[in-house]
This record gives sequence, C-alpha cells and structure tokens, in this order.
Amino acid sequence: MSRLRFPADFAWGSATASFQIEGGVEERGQCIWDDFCRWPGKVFEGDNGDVAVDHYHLYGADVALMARLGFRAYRFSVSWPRILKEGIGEVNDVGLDYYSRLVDELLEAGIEPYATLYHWDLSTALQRVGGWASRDTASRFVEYARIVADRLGDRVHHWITHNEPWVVAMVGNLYGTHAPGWEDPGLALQVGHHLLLSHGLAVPVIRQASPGSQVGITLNLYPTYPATTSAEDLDAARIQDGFSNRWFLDPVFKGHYPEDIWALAGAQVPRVEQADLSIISRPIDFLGINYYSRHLVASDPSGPMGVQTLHPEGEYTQMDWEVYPQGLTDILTRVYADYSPRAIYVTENGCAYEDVLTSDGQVHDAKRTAYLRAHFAAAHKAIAQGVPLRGYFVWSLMDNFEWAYGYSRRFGIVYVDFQSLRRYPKDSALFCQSVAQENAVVLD
Ligand code: GCO
Repeated sequence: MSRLRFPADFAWGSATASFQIEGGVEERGQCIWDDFCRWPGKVFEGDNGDVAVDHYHLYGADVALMARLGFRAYRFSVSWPRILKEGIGEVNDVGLDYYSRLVDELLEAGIEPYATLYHWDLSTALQRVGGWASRDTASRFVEYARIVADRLGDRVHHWITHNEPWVVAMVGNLYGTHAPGWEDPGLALQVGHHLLLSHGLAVPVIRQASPGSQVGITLNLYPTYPATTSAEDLDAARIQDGFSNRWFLDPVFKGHYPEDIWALAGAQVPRVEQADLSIISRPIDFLGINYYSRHLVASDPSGPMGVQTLHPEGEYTQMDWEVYPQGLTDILTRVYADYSPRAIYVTENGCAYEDVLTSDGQVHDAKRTAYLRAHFAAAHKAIAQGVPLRGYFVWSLMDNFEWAYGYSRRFGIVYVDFQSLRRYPKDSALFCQSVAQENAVVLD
C-alpha cells in the first residue's frame, strides 16, 4: 500500500457547467443549445436543458453537499444569456444576483469559486447575427466578461475565459454534433480563431475588474501516440497532435498557429488580423486541462488528414473512451515542457458508467472510483516530475445533461434521480471526500 500526498493548498474540487445543470430557463435568454435540443435527431430523445438538474433553484443544497464532501474548490460556468438575455444590451439583474448569491454561498462554505465565462451557451440572438463566425462576437464577449467580473471580481479570484474552444469550433462547426450544428471546416477554424481572440481581449479586462485574480483558459487535450515507430505513423501522430492540441496551445503560448497544420488546412485557414496573435498570446496565469482519454493513431491515406484513430484493446467507459491514466501524466509533463504555463489545473477529468441506484439510496460505482484513483495517481506522478499542478476538478459534481447524449450518460460522483431531482452521493463521492480531506491518495 502506498500513500501519495499532494502539495499543501492543492485545490480539490468538482466541476459543472451552466447549461448542463441549471434549468431555470424562464429567467434567462435562449441559447444555441436550447435550439439544438429542438433540432430533430441531434440530441438523445430530444432531451433539453429546461429543468436539467434544477441547480438554479437547488444551488444552496448543492453547495452544502459539496462542503460535506470536503471539497474546497468548485468550478462552475456563468450562462451568458442569463446575464444578457440577448447576449448584448440590458443586464438581467436577476441573473447577475443569482451568481453573486452562489459565490457568497460557496465562500461561506469554505469553497473557492473558479468561474468559467463560456461553457457553450451562446445566446440565440447572437447566433442569428453570425455567432462565433462573426468577429464582432469576440467584442461582445469582452463586454459580457467585464459585466461579470465587475460584479463578482471582488470574490472570485480564478477566472477561465473559455472551456474547450476546440470542441466549440470543431464539434459544433465541423462535425455538427454539437450546437450550432454545422459541418464546414473553414467555418470551424474561423470560429476557433474568434474564440481565441475573445480570450486574449478579455484577459486584461478581467484582470482590471478583478485585481489580483488569476486568469486562464481551459483546453481539452489528448496525448497522442503513434501505433508503431514507422515514419508514417510518427507523422500521423504529429498531425493529429497538431490538429487537436497545438492548434490552440501554440497561439495561446507561442503567438502563432502551428505551421504544419496551417499548411495542411490550405484554403480553410482562418482570416487573422495583424495584432490578433499578440493579443491571443498575452500571458495568462494558468492553463486548465480537461483530460479524458488518449489518441492512438496510424497513418491512413484515406483517413481525414491521412490519419486513422485506432481503438486498442483495453478498458472503455460508457462513452467508449479508453481508460488511459498514463496519458494524464504524459500530457501534463509534455505541456509543461513545451509551453511552461505558470500553473496548471486539471479542470475536468471523470467518466460515465451505467450506474445503479440501490433501494437504500446507494450507488456502488467501483469503476468510477478506480478510474479516479488511477488518474489522481497519474497527476501525482506529473507533480513528482516538477509539473506545477495546483488543483484537480472532477467532472462532474452530479449527473447532468451530457450534450448530444442528453440525460443518457452519467458523469456525476453524485447520482441524480432525473424525475424527483433527488441527489445521492455515489461511492466515488465518498472516495473523493477521503482524498480531499487527507490531501492524499492511497493505492493498494
Ligand atoms: C467538456 C465538457 C463537459 C462534458 C464532459 C464529458 O468540457 O467536454 O466540458 O461539459 O460534459 O467533458 O463529456
């Protein structure tokens, strides 16, 4: 048995996102995910976010639950259309008050708030005038960021501009399986560029409104491995890594797009104005990394970009994502070696499995506990190798709306009965509680 201790002040928390948990639809403006849910065939069984798990009304009890579970940090997102119903214009005070009360409640419970400004719920009104395909949206985002930081900036000391811009750009505009649902590579890269631009523009604005705070961005990253050491497979891994990791890391940390992928994109490259990359690469205080799985790839001239993604033997979650804890160590050490962020947080990591609620209100989710234990240990390995990892947020606090999968995938460490909305901590929540309380992970 070994006991892995984490550094003092390590932030153990859980993460959520507004659209996935809040509900309270009548008190906010419409967003592109409301629309997407109504698009036949796009979201499992036409599920929607009207009620979700009603965190908008139940936040007090949810904060109390987090505190009981021993968490000292919480990552949530602010819904832009709850602050500005049309994305611009008049401030919806009810919405701003809501987040202010949430933050107060967290602080009273001894939980440090980490606020994400954009976790995918763009106002429908802004989408109608182009959404992220329009450069203007970047400026609108900055105005929104200023309003939120002005109000919460005295109490929120950690800000994340964007969650997973790669997913917003590609899954929403290239693969079409997320809102707004388009399949256009040029559009996807342009959207990605405007997301990055909005990030860079917002950084100084947030700092000014929230003095002394830490500002960062969250990227979903995939350590990428070649199937063999052949030159072709190594090349395939370079391309896949360039597309899914470097396309966003390089602009933020190095002030340029990766040349190899830029060349590959040909006529689809985004329009970039002169100062954009120096704005995008303004220094940030931390990088958030969302880690779920790895890519194992081989060369395949008929595949997209000449790459084929393999499905190796192994253990998989209900999402059909391979369980690969070593990938977390690898991506953390690699990102630190190549980009030297001042600090790193794992802003999401977790898994969906088919949970069963027993008649006495328990969920024995041994696979989720094993998944988390192995990934916590993998993070510890990276810290031991010098990576400045400052915290870890489990995805997710509770079962919720899993985007195109609707309510059919449970990522929570707390089970939610989607009818009664009752919450039941799973065994994995009790495991996280012991880790957070002892600031250590025990391995057998
Ligand atoms: C993500 C999203 C989460 C998902 C989670 C599981 O950042 O991809 O932030 O909202 O629910 O990743 O797919």
